[in-house]
Amino acid sequence: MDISTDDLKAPPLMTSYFPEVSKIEYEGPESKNPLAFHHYNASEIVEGRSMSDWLRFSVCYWHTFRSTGVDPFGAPTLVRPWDDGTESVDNALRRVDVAFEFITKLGVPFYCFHDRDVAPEGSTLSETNANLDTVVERLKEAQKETGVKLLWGTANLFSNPRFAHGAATSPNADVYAYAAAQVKKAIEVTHELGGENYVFWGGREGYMNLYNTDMKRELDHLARFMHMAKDHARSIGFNGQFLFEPKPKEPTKHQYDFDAAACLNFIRQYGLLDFVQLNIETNHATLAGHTMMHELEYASIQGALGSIDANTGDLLLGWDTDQFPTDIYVATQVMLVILKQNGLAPGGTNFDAKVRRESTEPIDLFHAHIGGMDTFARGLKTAAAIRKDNALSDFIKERYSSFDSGIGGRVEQGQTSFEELEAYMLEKGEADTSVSGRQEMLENIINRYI
Ligand code: XUL
Ligand code: CO
Repeated sequence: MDISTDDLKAPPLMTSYFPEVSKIEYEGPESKNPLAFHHYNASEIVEGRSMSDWLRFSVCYWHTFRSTGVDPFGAPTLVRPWDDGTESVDNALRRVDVAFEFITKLGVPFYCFHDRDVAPEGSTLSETNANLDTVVERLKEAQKETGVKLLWGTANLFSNPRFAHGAATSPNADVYAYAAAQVKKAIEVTHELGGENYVFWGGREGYMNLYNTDMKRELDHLARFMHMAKDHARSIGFNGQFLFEPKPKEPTKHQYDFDAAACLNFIRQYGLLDFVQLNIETNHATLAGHTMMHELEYASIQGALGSIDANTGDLLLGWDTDQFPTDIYVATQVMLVILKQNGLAPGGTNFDAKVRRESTEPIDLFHAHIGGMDTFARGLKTAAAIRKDNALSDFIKERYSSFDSGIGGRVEQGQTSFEELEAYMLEKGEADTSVSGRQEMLENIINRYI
């Protein structure tokens, strides 16, 4: 049968891509319906704010609408009936309809994308930009029709072979210029779509071997790149937040954005702290040898926690498996930090997660997101209950109370010196260290709330 190109143009192949699914509703913990929320109740008020305002969920375009199930050992497995297998603009336009049907049925307020997730590359940069413009028009219409908003945009500076040696840290100035042009455009379309944030994830910003690498020049170039991105953003009226996303390894051996501490050091060193916050991802935290709670707390106490990528790794696998979050303990720990800093806005909770290669049917995308949203809703409710009873905070306050007054108070107020501390201890003779940290009791208390 001949297929004319007209047949491939939008309007879409089907009117509904998930005909068996209607809007996912909250049915409460007793419901046995797998296509319902059991804990996420968007309008329910927790600590004075609705669940949807606290959580600000986002669906990511790359995993949810572009994953194929391909892995290093095998071909694509995922069944996606709307995808005609081409890298055409028509296919990309149809995918927008799929995405917005999915996101609205799920009732998620935001989405995120990389430029290359939504539109295919052409044979030149201008052709690529034109493809992007065409799809962005459609995204804009879909946002208007549905009320779904863009949490953040970003640029894919890692898939194309030109970025094999990095993008903003490439040793090649042409590649650097290409990356700059790409980010310029990505910021412009993020602005056009009303995006609230723009993300820098390092991609291949790192190195494999110092024998061929000038680390100092690469870091200087990366910082210059981020300053130029901000200057351009502000010049076109984009006042959104910039987010830097730590990740310790994959794809390079040494990523410059290793963890929250390394990112914050970089941001401070190069005068970027005024406009860059961190986007912390669970699986990246664990790859760095940290818990998610550690990374969040570290960023938050420095006023630098901007947004999160919610997912999980696998305890038995050492790579970035990007699974959907199901661990209620971790979600509780995450929400304890987020509640303490009074929310993430203008950031949010983006599911940077993909269904397993064996979860082949479109409906699995719903099960995955419902599970992630319910997990975070439970984390939110549990964290709020812990906070209401001051179950941890009273203990912590008491534990540090020797700094509230006396010699400790003088330390905190900068009123003392080594001489005075020595005189104090010489007189006292020994420190009182008998007080327990009560870790096991506190773990039991947390279990009571879970
Ligand atoms: C890669 C990753 C990215 C960023 C956006 O591990 O997390 O998808 O979130 O570039
Ligand atoms: Co991420």
